[in-house]
Amino acid sequence: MNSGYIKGLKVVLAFFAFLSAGTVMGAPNLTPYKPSGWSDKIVVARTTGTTTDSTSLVPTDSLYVNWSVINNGNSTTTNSFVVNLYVDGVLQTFWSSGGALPANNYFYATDYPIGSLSSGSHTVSITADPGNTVTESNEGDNSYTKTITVGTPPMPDLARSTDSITNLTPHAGDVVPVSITITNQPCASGTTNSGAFHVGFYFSTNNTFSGAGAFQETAVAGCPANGTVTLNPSVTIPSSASNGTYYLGYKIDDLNEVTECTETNNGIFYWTVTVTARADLAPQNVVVTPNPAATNSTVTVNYTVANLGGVTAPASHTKVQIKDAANNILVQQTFTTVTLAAYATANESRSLSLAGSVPGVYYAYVTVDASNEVTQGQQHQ
Ligand SMILES: [Ca+2]
Ligand SMILES: [Ca+2]
Ligand SMILES: [Ca+2]
Ligand SMILES: [Ca+2]
Repeated sequence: MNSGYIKGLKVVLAFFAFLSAGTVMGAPNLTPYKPSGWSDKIVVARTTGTTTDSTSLVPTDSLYVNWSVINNGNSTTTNSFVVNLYVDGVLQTFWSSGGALPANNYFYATDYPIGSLSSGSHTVSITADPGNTVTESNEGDNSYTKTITVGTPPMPDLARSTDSITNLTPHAGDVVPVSITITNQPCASGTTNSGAFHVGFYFSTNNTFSGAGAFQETAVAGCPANGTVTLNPSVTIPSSASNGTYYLGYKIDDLNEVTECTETNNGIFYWTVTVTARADLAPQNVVVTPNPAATNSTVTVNYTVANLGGVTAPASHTKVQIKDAANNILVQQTFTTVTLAAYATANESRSLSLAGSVPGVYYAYVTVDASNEVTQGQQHQ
């Protein structure tokens, strides 16, 4: 139960010269009432300390209710009574008058918090004397329902402004700088800063990007309301791409971190690029046996040389090194690696002497294309 207040009216209410049939003479009558200076019998505001309804409510507003009930009958109520408060038909709380309410006095409460409400239409209602402890001249005028509308909050709408790419004929594995300017345009409900999001990059042989997932995500700190943000990421053309036409696309907020009024204008936007394949040698699965090894013994270094690229890599040289923890070379030797077709691999096994070693930790390094004989999209070691 909450505490309300009782107030006497400063002006005498007009005498009711005509009473309708069935009226109980001399009875009290409770009914919702708009005190002088209030905007309604129920006032819903986003702040305390006011009895004027707030306008343009949004879901983030914390709302406060004020209400009033008068005894506009001809006598004091015989008992105390309660007033129920409902939001969307659900009882929130009630107040007791705590005693009789004289005629021409009103009972009211202010600044009762009801929290926030979702976008859309809501009802706030009061009912005086729901338990009918007071016999009134009119039992049919004890409720009042106010309908309020909570609007849609301002939202961002990220969209493409301009974009450019520095190279439409890259080689596989090339790093291609691009520039993208994104705008945060107004929604019908207004605009607001976007907050952080990502731009995802896509690479596909079809311009619908069916089945393609983002191969790169670029983080963007945010985009101001009615403003723009420009990003200048470098995208790496997949080194495995064979010769052909591809679509290099980007989608704004592809991880859907920003709720926008329009989600359908975010891409995928794309450039059409003509890719020339390159070989791309990479060392894989380096294993040394035995491990641990005795000082001054011989170890075998096994590894795979993979051609990750879309064209044949010519014969090349692979350097194998064993270094100590301080990066001093104990031994190094360079070996011939065979021609490798696109996407092919070769397993190699090399023996190296540990002459001059002392007890401690050593590391094996494999460097492919050590003599720089293969035109590659990327260098691996
Ligand atoms: Ca009544
Ligand atoms: Ca009653
Ligand atoms: Ca958008
Ligand atoms: Ca979004």
